[in-house]
Amino acid sequence: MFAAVDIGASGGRVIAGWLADGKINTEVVHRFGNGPQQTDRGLRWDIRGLYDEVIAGLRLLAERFPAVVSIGIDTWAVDYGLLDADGELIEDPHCYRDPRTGDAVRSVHDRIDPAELYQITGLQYLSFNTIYQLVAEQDCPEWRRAAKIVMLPDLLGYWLTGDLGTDVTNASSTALLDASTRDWSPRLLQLIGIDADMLPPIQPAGTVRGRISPEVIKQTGLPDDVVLTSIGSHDTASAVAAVPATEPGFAYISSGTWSLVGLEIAEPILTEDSRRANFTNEGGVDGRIRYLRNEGGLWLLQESLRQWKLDGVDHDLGRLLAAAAELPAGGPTVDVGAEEFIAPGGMPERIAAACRRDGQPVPTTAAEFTRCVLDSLALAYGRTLVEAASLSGQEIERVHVVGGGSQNALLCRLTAEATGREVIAGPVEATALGNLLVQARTHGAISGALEDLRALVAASSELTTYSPQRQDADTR
Ligand code: ADP
Ligand code: LRH
Repeated sequence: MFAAVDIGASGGRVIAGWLADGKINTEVVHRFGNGPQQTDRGLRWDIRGLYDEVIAGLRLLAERFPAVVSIGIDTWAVDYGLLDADGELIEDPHCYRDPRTGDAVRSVHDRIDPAELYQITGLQYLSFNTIYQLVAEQDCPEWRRAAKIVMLPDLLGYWLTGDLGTDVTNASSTALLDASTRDWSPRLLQLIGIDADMLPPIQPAGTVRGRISPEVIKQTGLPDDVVLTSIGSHDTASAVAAVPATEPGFAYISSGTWSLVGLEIAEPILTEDSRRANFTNEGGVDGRIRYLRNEGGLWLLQESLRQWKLDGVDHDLGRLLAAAAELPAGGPTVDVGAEEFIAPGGMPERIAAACRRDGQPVPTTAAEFTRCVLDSLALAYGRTLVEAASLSGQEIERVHVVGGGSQNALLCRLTAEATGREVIAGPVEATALGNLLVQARTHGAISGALEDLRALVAASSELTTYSPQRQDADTR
């Protein structure tokens, strides 16, 4: 019995998983909300609140499944907490959506040409990559007390075990990792003035990080020999590990707050064409490379829903999607990956402003805004996959959509139409499955390569296929 703690920007869950009859079975034992908090010290994550939810989830887990042997934690990437010399968290971590990195981006690019930075890291330029956040942080008084930089899954893991470590998947989102050596880049650390001992050692996914501490065992009722296992702690890496592909020639869209759209490759592509197209080479489980572009995502819809609620109208997502599906094709679209949509607040007005500025019809109803976001996402997916195929030289025959967005039938249909490829939707909880399967393999419950793990996911999941030619879906 294994437990996945999977926390995305919009919510978290603790999921139990076990193998039986060649399948992985799961049960969600705890779900909780998440979102950036506006404070007078910027946009932050309530990481202690999230830790309390993890503890609550582990308590429920211990009641329901007393035989758990291992826990794995994944969260979104790029963000970190700073620990002081006593190992205390200095303050709540910043959220990557806080627009604090403008000067830091300029400062880093004055020290190293972005083309050279890409040749080392292979990382897509995003204004919130950890390297820029750290340079922004160096101007704050708190930085003087910082002894350790700890990525968020590792911070939760540290509180559970007392052990510090990280894994290559999340480390690759920092722009401090050398894509060729898969280790921290001494040159980049020196460039931004960070001592190597501020960063934890990098462990491969599939390593035991440490024992859960006696205090946590007491708090939760977990068995006293339960361990924390290092998995693909970048949520997208765990999701990609669990894409239920049974043949080569697949692309994937990890669809949630963000859409991560791309392919799996064996070696990083560090060419200038790849940099200009802003593709990333993130580290995957088992040394694979996640060659993808981060394409904005359902954040635009989540934020619109939040705004409408603040304005007094609490829309039901299902009804809104049904109304959006009734609208004709060919409506306005926006660039979902644009900087203008990163920060929270006033999302419908920002979408309307972008349409107005581009001389397009301006959405007015909630259904029109929803349709605009989904049409825009599908358009971005189509373009990204054409570029991914061309830059990598890999043919794409079908597209797997995993994560919360795989439940959005309208978006899946539009994606099939925009990519001209069959879309296979599901599983919703791919991230937790990738997390669980790497643990199961580490502890000898299964064996094999990623392809074997993916076949197991395919055998265990109900998937829905959307054909590019047809308007309906087949469930198998
Ligand atoms: P993250 O891990 O980034 O927090 P998730 O993978 O949990 O994101 O996906 C969240 C998204 O899934 C929501 O923004 C929402 O648009 C979509 N979603 C969740 N439930 C449904 C549903 N029943 N139908 C359609 N879409 C859904
Ligand atoms: C998705 C994700 C994505 C990152 C973003 C910060 O949850 O980890 O891969 O780019 O969050």
